[in-house]
Amino acid sequence: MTLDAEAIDQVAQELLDRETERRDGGRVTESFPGLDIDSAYRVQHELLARKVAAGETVIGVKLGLTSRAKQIRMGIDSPLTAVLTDAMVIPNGEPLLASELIHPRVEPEIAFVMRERLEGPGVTAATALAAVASVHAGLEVIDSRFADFSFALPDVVADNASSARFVVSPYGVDPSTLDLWLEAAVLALNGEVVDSATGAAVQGHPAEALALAANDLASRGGAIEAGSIVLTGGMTDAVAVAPGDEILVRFTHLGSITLPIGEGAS
Ligand code: OOG
Ligand code: MG
Repeated sequence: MTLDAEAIDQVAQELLDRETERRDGGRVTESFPGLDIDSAYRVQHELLARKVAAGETVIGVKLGLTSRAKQIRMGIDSPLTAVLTDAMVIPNGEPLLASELIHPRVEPEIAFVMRERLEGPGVTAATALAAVASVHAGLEVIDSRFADFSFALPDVVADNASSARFVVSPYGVDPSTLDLWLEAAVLALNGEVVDSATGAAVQGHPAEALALAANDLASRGGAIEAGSIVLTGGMTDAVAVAPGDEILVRFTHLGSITLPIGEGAS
């Protein structure tokens, strides 16, 4: 089963409307049972095309559901790729404005900035890491357009993997100086540790996740461009946040990110 062009447009517009109007809704796999993985990526592509037409710039890619912690929580055991734009960036130290989102959650991620273009198929973790310029602390803010973050794989692919905002630390570290397997992140909410993990949680190694992204994008004619940012996926389960909260994620060698949660204009 698949969806025709008109249905693809309709689903993309519905998900964009939910984002703009800050409301969640039911699964599109229920209203459009023909939404398979292929058509879901076509919806994601259409949704991003509309964001770009509205003035946003694509600045990178992200992986979703690359750790067991995330896969178990979301009930989906298959990773996916999605697209990052400049409108999603929160500069390090600036607050998240919660009223701009529906039901935000945050998750620590290891981020790469690419020196070289990476194009599959056949990319390995070693060739992927050789194309990386620098490694950074990352914190992603996800905000599903589905009620209670309840979705099947085609839903979350269509929804650009719940992408909303992200922070990447400005200080990059040379990948050759790090053992990313052992690079740890500790996540604290209002001063209390809520979770921790190492890079090994992400596809066995964040470079495996990077290779997976390059190979997966290649199957749809895509590539990871030089200079782009890659978020390799939540290392731990995501944590819900509300105005007044403060999130701290601290890594072994990548530094830390503080994210105050503000209200913002509603
Ligand atoms: C889907 C997005 C997954 C990650 O890092 O695993 C993701 C979700 O959990 O809503 O960004
Ligand atoms: Mg994520």
